[in-house]
Amino acid sequence: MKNGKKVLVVLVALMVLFSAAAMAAPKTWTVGFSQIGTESEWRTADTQSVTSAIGDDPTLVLIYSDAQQKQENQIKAIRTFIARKVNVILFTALVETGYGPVLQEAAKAKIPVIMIDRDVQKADRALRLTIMGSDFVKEGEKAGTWLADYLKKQGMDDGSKPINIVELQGTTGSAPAIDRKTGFANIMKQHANWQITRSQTGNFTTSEGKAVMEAFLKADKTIQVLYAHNDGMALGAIQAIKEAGLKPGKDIIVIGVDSVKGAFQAIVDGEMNCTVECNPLLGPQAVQAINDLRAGKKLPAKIDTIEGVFDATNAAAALPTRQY
Ligand code: GYE
Repeated sequence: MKNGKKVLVVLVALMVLFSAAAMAAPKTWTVGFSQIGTESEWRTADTQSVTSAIGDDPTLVLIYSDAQQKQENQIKAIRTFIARKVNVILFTALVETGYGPVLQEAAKAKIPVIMIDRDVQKADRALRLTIMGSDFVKEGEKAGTWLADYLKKQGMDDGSKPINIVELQGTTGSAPAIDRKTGFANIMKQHANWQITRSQTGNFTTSEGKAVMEAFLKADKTIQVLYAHNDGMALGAIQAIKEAGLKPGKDIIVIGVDSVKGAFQAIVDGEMNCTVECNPLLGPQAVQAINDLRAGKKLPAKIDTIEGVFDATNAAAALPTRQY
């Protein structure tokens, strides 16, 4: 065979091989994921879990967008996902309201939207397929129930004197801030002497948690309990309490939500009293849901995560195996 002919034969053979490989290759699905930002350790663990679970699935292609705590960035990202004709959208809503129109656009383009972690307001929920994540009302209730038990065990609350509680709220208008407040308030209804004396947002960040707690402590010498909507703010507040010359965990009872490693350490060190677990490791469940959807299965309306409560009785034992 002449050299030219040989090259041609090899080329044709390669083409046949490549097209066979292309036919055998699994069909890929493109996933657009609109994340809200990097405000907390929880968020970092969540992003890592979701992006690596998608990355580990060779049939999924991820388009990731970090909104940096701006709603308009999320709306833009979702519009880009629609324009790029992704197969499915994963969406964590920064706040509950304001996403109706863009969700309608996704519905019109027949792109299913799976909420992950933070949901949108009730009125817009028909526009998304499902929500996977935690029950934030229950988390608030767990925090309140833990406090009631603790005060009782310590002999600190016979119902006759006020219990002064300050609250560090999460991002205003976000599902976890609204629901964790509601859940705690549900338990407060059973304790007429409990009162929230101050309540302000710390935007789920350690630095703002610290700054707001500093202001609370300057203005108020009667604080007995801090209820923070996440551990990051609680850990910031612990710094503020120490700097004010008080003992966190003793002079002021400190309760957080998330159960990040830093909170476990603070409990072991006696500076924090309780953390309600909120599991950020949603990646495997997200990939499962996407693949179920692709296989034509019907997804449940809500996909729950399993969680606990940690305090001085069980934090030390659990700390070595914590993943976040
Ligand atoms: O508790 C907080 C975070 O949406 C459940 O957001 C999440 C919350 C989490 O930044 O730390």
